[in-house]
Amino acid sequence: MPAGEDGIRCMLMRGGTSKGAYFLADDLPADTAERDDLLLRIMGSPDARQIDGIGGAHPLTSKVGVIAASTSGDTDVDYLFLQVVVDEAVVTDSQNCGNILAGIGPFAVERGLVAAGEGETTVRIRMVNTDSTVVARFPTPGGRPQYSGDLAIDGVPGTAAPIELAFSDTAGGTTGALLPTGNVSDIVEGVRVTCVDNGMPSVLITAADLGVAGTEEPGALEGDEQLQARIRGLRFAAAELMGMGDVSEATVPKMVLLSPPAAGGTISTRSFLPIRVHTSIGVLGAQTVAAGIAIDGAVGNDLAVLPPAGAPFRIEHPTGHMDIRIDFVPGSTDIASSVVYRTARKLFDGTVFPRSA
Ligand code: NQM
Repeated sequence: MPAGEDGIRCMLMRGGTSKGAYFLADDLPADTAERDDLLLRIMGSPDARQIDGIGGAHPLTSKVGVIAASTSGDTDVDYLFLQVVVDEAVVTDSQNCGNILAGIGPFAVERGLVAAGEGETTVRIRMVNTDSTVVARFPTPGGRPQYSGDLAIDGVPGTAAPIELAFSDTAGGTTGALLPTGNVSDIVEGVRVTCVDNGMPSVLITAADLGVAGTEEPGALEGDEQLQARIRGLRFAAAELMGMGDVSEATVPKMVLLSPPAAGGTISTRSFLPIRVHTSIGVLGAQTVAAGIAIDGAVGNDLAVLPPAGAPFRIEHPTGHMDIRIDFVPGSTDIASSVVYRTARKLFDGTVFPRSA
């Protein structure tokens, strides 16, 4: 019998500005090919509308978190992120996701992997995709995750309980180096770019160099065929320089257009996922932009209004901004740690039935 015919235990959560299906690793097939086939049938891919599955027909709502008790003594749970491509039969672990990450701590408590603390709970999470660690802290009054609260994050209506995410060792998570090409900037297909990886391999480009303002609505950039073709060519060429090889089935590197801040922040961004344009910005994506623009001579360094020491970087995006507190190694632009606040919400808990094989 194909995997999943009797249904699979699944929790649907909003994590930050994304939405995804959260599973215990033990509830999924151990074989990767079997697991990926099952996830495609659960999410409804490949299909632009994902009409026969629970995916939301956008990269930001076609995400999966797979959680297990950690085997290492330093962390509590292992979190594997999987991007289920909407219109292709592709499931990829090539990137991390700091938004889905926001739901991992509460999910671990919900499923009994971690005991709730008194009033609040701290969960040490190993992000399997990049083998880095994050510590999540969130309210658990009465021993249960509390989702309601007062924190508003741009890109999500209303307010919810704050989830603090404290990152360390994010630099070079995927490529092995903060500056994977070894250079602060490179010329790729005639365009000056900075290739940087502080948890999300990204290619920073001055929007004006591609003939756009960089403050357009996502839909306008998605519909610009000339721009899309240019971005696609730049992505493949930059990925080679970054040592990432053929990225035709990967969702990284992300391509990020930068322009001067438009609302009093540090810098304005539009990030490509890599075709659809993010309606806000990824958590590790924003941390990677911040790490890049802090470097003298990098793309965006000249456009940015860098914050005074100790103040957060305010990364502007299509629906507002994301604040990131970065602690640099004293006297350098190497990142020691960073902190971001997100919210998450349990939407549904039950049994999901995949499309038949
Ligand atoms: O960069 C979207 C998201 C993300 C990733 C993407 C993310 C991150 O917003 O940490 O959160 O870049 O594919 O969910």
